[in-house]
Amino acid sequence: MKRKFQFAILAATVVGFAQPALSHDDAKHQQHAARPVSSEEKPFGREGDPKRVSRTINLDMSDQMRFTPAELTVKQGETIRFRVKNSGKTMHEMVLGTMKDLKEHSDMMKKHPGMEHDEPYMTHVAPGKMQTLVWQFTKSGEFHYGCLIPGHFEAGMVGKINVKP
Ligand SMILES: [Cu+2]
Repeated sequence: MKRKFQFAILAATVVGFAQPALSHDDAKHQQHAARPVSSEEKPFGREGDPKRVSRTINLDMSDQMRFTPAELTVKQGETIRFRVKNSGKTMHEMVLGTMKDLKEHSDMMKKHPGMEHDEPYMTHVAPGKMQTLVWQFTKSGEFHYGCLIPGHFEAGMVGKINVKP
């Protein structure tokens, strides 16, 4: 717990909604979804409602430490369902954020490699598996997605998302 606590302090903006179950409008969401959709607004958007997906984007993660595609363009307001496949033989993850968020998070992962955490803007995918992540890009700008497993981000496992107004 201590590690998690330190992480929470150093990356408060990242884990600011660690308890979405307590947010004020969950009752409304629960009528529509099995799990409440977080209403927390991040600098790079918010968790998307799986029932209001604009389109699906397939992403592949490989042991060559690459995302394919490595660059995406979406329109502001779009809700994207990412189908994230791990075609490698080691664990990979996709974490959305600003470049600053990802760098800070990557540093934390290096200091605490065993740290476990889960947030709506990330998905961990076991070798040969596929996971989905639904995200709404409510703000325009340049954002990124990275694999923050120690060594992967540094090896170039990062992609760019251009959100057009
Ligand atoms: Cu990776």
